[in-house]
Amino acid sequence: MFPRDREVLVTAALPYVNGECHIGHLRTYVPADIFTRMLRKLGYEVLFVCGSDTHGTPIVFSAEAEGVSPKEIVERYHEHFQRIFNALGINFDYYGSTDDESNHKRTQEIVRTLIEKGYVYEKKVKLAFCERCNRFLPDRYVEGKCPYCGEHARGDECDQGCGRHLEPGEILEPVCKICGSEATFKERTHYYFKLSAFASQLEDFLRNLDGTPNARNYALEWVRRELKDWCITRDLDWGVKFPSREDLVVYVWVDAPIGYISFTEEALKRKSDNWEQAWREIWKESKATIVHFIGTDIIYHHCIFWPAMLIAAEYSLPNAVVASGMVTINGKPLSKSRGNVVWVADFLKKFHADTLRYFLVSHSSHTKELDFSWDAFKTRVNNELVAILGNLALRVLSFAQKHFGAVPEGELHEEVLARIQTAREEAVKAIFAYDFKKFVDASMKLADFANKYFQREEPWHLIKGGEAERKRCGEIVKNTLQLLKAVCVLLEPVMPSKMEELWSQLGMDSDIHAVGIEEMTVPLKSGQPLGKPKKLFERVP
Ligand code: B3M
Ligand code: ZN
Repeated sequence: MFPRDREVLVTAALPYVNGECHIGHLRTYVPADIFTRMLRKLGYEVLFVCGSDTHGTPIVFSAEAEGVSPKEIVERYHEHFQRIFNALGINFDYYGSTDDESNHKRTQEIVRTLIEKGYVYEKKVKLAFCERCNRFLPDRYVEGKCPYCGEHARGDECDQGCGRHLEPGEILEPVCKICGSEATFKERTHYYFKLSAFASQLEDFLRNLDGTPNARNYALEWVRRELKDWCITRDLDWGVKFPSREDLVVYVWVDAPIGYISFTEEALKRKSDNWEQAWREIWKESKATIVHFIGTDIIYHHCIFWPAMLIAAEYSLPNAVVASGMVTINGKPLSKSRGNVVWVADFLKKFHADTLRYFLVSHSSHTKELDFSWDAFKTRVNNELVAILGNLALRVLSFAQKHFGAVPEGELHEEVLARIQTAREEAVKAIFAYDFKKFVDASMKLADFANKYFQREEPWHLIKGGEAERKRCGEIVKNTLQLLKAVCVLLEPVMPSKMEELWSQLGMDSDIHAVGIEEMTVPLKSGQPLGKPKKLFERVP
């Protein structure tokens, strides 16, 4: 049963900081933030970390294309991502960089351990080499044909075909990405990690792995088929140096996930003097539950490479891997080069961040593909946020304000409390199943019920009646306000800033971000003054 421990470490995949944030990125970060907020509401102690992925050919290639240094690119977009995350209310406890000193150190320590334990060996390989550019072509510097499925592929990944990770030297008919000429093969010595030695341990690990089934199932299939040893060095200057080899850096997929470990360290250093003990408990003694949020395209890296490295270096293993489906735009793959992309910064100039957070989790189940279109966005906002939630809030708050000026007297009804209880149970169950759509659906169903309840009881007739009817009217209003309060608590993880507004319209003076889930059924105080009712959401034209 998840989460096993009271202490939980949540990580979100590290964005490559070689360009601006688009909505495709957000499908990892928004659900991870919702998950963290909800676990905190349930009383867990959560540490939430992320950071910029600053190494590897994605960065070096972009830097070369712009004619600037990798450092310049990395600094520019590191800032950018931090700004966007803040604007979206994605609140990491720590947002680091894989180029930080602590990550260089941690990576070298782990790689040295792998070497000492005999899991790393030297091997001669024939690598793609461009005679014209006079250089080796690692990873994204080369394209060609996938040796497994024959589709067009990148040097390190069959990104348009079977999705396999490709080892250096595997790609067929290589072409240099810089000058376009046909590449040749040239021999070079590199370092390999004995991944194949971990097959049975990985299988055990995967069988017990929590998270979304897609991650576990894909990875199990790969492990059962065949594991090739993994080349962990590259011919690049930019990156974490391979121990005692100034001319080689480690493959970016070595130092990137190690960021999870070094960012935890940095996060804890800022929290307490006793950070070392806390860090050991998480990463060395398996005393906290570790949950990774990623996209489906990097399951191999998180469910095969990463745990094998952790087993070999004797670190704690993750307990759950949560993999989101890919984002498409107007039914087509998101593509920066083809212009089929929605930039988050542009989006935020026009619409509230919370509407995007809501759309991303309500529009499709977490593991399925999510198709963004302006029409779909408009429908979700207008038919759900405006018509159901916004309407409910404005209607009941204005009525209450006009006729009572405060929360009226009255008992909470069994029917209402039972509905709140059901919504709470459904939402908690959904969050533990990483089903973010079910989570928002349960919350919106409660809002929908509140609208119908208010409508059914017709308080606008009761208010015109005698004393008993007016009393009954107050009771209905109080119960509807209670439903609204419960919805507000449940939706805070999804729309933190809008729910903060609603919380103060309800006249609450506590911090909505800090209240526990039990607040849903804590009765509103009769006589509590209400805030000024104000439209929560604008219609999308
Ligand atoms: N930087 C981004 C990606 O491939 C990559 C993730 C690293 S997570 C350790 O989607
Ligand atoms: Zn392929």
